[in-house]
Amino acid sequence: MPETDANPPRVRLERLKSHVEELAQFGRNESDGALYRTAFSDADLEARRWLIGKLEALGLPAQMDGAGNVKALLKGSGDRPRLVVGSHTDTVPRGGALDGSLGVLSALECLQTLMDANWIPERDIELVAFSDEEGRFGGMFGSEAYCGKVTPERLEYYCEAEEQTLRQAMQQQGMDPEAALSVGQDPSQIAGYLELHIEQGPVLHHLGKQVGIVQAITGLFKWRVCLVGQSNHAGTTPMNLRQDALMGLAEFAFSVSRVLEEYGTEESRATIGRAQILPGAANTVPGFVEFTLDVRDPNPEILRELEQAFARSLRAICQRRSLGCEREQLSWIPPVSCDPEMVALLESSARKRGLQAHCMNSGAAHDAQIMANLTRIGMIFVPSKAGLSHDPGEYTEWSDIEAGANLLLEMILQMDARVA
Ligand code: HGY
Ligand code: MN
Ligand code: MN
Repeated sequence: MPETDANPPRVRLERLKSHVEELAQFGRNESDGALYRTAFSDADLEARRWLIGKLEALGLPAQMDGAGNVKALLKGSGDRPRLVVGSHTDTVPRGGALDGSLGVLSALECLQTLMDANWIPERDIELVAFSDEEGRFGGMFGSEAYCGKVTPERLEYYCEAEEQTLRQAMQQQGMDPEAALSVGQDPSQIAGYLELHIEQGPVLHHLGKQVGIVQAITGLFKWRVCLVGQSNHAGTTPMNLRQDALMGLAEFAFSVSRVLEEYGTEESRATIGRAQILPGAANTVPGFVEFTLDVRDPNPEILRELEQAFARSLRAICQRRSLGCEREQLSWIPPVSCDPEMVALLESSARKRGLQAHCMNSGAAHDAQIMANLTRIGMIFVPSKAGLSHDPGEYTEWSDIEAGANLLLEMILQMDARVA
């Protein structure tokens, strides 16, 4: 290990910063300064090819697997199970430059720092940039494929907003979708997974802490709901004779806070993030709405209770308003706990590096919770200014980024030396 207590290796912040700024050019919209690097878009693939080029230039053989994950290996001297470090590089539409990307580029910076120090790990260290974490086609696709959990049906996932399936989007990029079915990894060959990510919430910024150590990651379910009423004339249709699908959605949206109060916890979240109203004319009673519901809680039993409570609320509203209802579950991602040993090692590593750390749960979902199917996981957070994320205003102080990346570096060294 190249470090001495007095002088541990440190990342080169300027190099990391230039990589973050370079990657942020892919999928950037000049008019709003936001990123639209959605999964399997041209910008997404261009960014992956850029990353492969960076890794190759570093002397790390890199490749894109059948699911679009970019992977590179820093070879170790021994043959103990490898350490995997990564995150994702796709963004939400109108996203920010740090969500996912910072974790991948911090991992790259750590490997580059260790190579600069001519340090050979005792085991392979693999960098992975997962594909479609954000959910253009359901979410967590790349990490699910890496864990061998993708089925042929998953390739038929249909993206409403873009009227195409995951299969079609991959084929448009010259990829063979079937190849995603065979990229699963052997859990016995992996000693652990580490991910650095922006908090995407206000806790660390509010507490004035440099880094967060994640103890548990919230679970979630996502629905796509269609309410079917009867379009009709806005002037001639009496209010008591309407089958107004939008009013059904409005009543359901109004029920959210009641359901959370009655069945949820302080950490429960429910969001109606997208809605479409048809036929969409000012003088026509809406006969059709389609909307999404995203519900989260770190407790699996509470999450189940919320699912049942929202289903009851939807059913009662549709009966009362004579609306038809189609409900599709887009995803169900269970909450997970991070590995207690890795949490403890992160805490001691943070102390060793003199960092102000705060242990906390994650309200956002992450590839790490999928990787928990394969191996033990640890996550590092860095503060999000004003808690803002999934927005071009996403920002983290560079000094906090440096602290987080150095903690990731320290953790790689510690895990390499200590875990079997
Ligand atoms: O939805 C999430 O929590 C993550 O940003 N994909
Ligand atoms: Mn993310
Ligand atoms: Mn995100």
